[in-house]
Amino acid sequence: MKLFYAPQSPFARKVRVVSIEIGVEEQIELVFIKVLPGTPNTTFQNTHNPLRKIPALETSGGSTIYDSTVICEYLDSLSGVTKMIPADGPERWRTLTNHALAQGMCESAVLIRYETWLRPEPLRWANWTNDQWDRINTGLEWFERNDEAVGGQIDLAQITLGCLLGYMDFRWPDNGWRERYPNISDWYEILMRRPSFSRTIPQDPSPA
Ligand SMILES: N[C@@H](CCC(=O)N[C@@H](CS)C(=O)NCC(=O)O)C(=O)O
Repeated sequence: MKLFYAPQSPFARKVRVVSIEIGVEEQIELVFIKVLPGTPNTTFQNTHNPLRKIPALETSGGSTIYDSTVICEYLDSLSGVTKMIPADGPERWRTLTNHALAQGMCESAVLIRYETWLRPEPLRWANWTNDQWDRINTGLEWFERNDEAVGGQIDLAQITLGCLLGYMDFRWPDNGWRERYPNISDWYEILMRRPSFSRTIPQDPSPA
């Protein structure tokens, strides 16, 4: 399988973490790809993902799967025993809902990055950026209050929250979320000891 990815992407990291957690990492070849709003990568768009977003997974059968959540579900299904999302019961809906929150927070973070780095300065809209930050902070407050959501058996929701926090440290190292959210901070410190997280810390792609 080939994973089209970039080493700074929280969504691609989510897939890599899952692949390590469930033991299929060695079946996946990482293929770096540059995608950016406003600079269409038409080859990738035509061959793999019409939305030209990463991650995208080319399966060994040659078909392509996106987005990150669908890829994670696909990988999780390969073993026959799903580990990342409970198969049924209230835990399933809790995990999927917590995941939707963490995923939405990742989407806000990446949009803030595009708005504050890519968009020409005269066109930037501070209210919109603040609104995205507000969603992230309100989400973090929710996870801080609901400590059963951060702890216990690792799942797709926790992995996605971990990828958000890693992305925040990477892009906004002075954000100070650890001081504001001590429960999340303690949990994240333990999470970062897992090889799946310590081996996938976001970095800028090599210029080569
Ligand atoms: N919902 C998608 C989001 C993927 C996404 O936004 N990826 C970013 C990189 S972190 C991207 O491909 N951006 C290129 C673009 O928006 O043109 C997923 O979960 O895979």
